[in-house]
Amino acid sequence: ASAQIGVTGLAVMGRNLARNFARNGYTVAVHNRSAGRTEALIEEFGHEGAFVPAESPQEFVAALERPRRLLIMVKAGSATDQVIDEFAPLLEPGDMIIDGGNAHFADTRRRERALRERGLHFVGTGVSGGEEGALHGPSIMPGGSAESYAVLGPMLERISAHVDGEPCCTHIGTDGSGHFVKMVHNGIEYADMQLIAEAYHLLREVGGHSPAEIAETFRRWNRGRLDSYLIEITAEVLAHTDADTGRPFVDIVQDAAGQKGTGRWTVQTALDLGSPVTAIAQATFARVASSRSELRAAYRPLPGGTRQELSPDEAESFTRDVEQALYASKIIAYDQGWTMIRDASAEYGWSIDLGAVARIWRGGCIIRAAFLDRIRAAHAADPGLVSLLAEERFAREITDAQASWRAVVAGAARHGIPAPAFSAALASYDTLRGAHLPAALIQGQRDYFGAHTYHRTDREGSYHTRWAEPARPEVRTDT
Ligand code: NBP
Repeated sequence: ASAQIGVTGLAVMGRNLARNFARNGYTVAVHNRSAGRTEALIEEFGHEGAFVPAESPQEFVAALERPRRLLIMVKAGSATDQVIDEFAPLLEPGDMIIDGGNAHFADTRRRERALRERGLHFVGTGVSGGEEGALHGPSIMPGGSAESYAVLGPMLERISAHVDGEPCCTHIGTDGSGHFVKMVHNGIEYADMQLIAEAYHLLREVGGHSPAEIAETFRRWNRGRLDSYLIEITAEVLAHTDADTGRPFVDIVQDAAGQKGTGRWTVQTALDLGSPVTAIAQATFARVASSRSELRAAYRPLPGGTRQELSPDEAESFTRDVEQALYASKIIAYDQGWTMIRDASAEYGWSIDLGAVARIWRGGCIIRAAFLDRIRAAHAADPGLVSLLAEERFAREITDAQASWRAVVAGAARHGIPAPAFSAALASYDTLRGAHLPAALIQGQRDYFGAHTYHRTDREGSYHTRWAEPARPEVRTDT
């Protein structure tokens, strides 16, 4: 046994992670259900480092140093269970199974519990950054026992992306916490992408700019506070012209957005936790709605807003407003993601370090951005930070963005351009800021039809009004 780590599942992600370990000096046992992928890896990349190819699970396990570290990179779902069932009987107490696939955190909790009973460590690990990240340094979010992190953590930190000399990998917490945090990363990614897409749409339809001009605007923004991987690639996509037709690439692509499901999981889970992640939800629903061609066809003949051409000066000032609206909405979307992580951490007893989550997302992953260092710093300055908006600088930025943000959302409505994530972010801001919400009326409605009771603003206790009686007498229900 000579390998410090083994990777089974050698499609794009597993192959690149195996190469990343080998390039960092580790001896890597490699295995795949069908041997062809193992052979191809050795043939193409065998020269990059020390690989130990294994044909059978027995050979693979025998190649691993103890405690064994076995990384599974197969299709998420039942394939992961099959692979665990195949390998677990071959392992000994203290060995580790690491699942780097996109598992649902509830599956990870179930698998961790079952393997813990057999004396094995199960480390559900979020990996972000796609195939390039896997090869050159992803953001890694391992969940599991502290004991397993002590053995495995240094290796994962070494192959992860690094920012300012710090690894984009940290021990998130126990059982499903790593996959949970990866899921929320993807939810935030959905919101970020939707906000950027709405900014583009408004600049085009209201501002009257071409995709090439908007690409320039995004390039400029990428040199400011919006500096991020997503803004950078957005500029590239917008600047691209289709080789066949010479038209802007964005005009020849069907406007129906796909998804693999992690955004949907985020929203489903947020409802269970009571986390108001409205910008993430709107971003997810916007993708769903874009693909509902039959509904879109039914709505298409109906009237929209009033289009009005902007003068060059107005268009320039509108662009500045959109930047403000995008930045303010982004703060809200990220704050929603962090709220959800905080809620889950309390629910499941994970004790997640919220600043560390920002730190490990500064590099390697899809939402990597200068902005995340600000979130890291805000949590470092105040470990009990309840919301980003409780930090002075974020609060000031949101304050400064007010007029522009509201003008953009109102302008979008007037023009009939959908801005669901911008609108949801602003509505979330106004909801949480509001001294008086119409929730009081909803309590009245609930009490009227269902005797659900209410609390008074001026007295302790639960109350019910007997709405059916003409005098509508109030009774206290908790005594
Ligand atoms: P895929 O998700 O396409 O899975 C292909 C791999 O799973 C192959 O090695 C295949 O073996 C193996 N496999 C399957 Br399918 N069923 C199996 C079974 N019953 N038993 C054993 N092996 C089985 O690969 P990927 O795109 O590299 O992704 C791997 C994991 O990483 C997934 O969970 C994915 O969600 C996650 N992830 C992907 C990305 C990304 O950007 N692609 C990013 C982050 C995380 P075979 O060769 O014998 O068919």
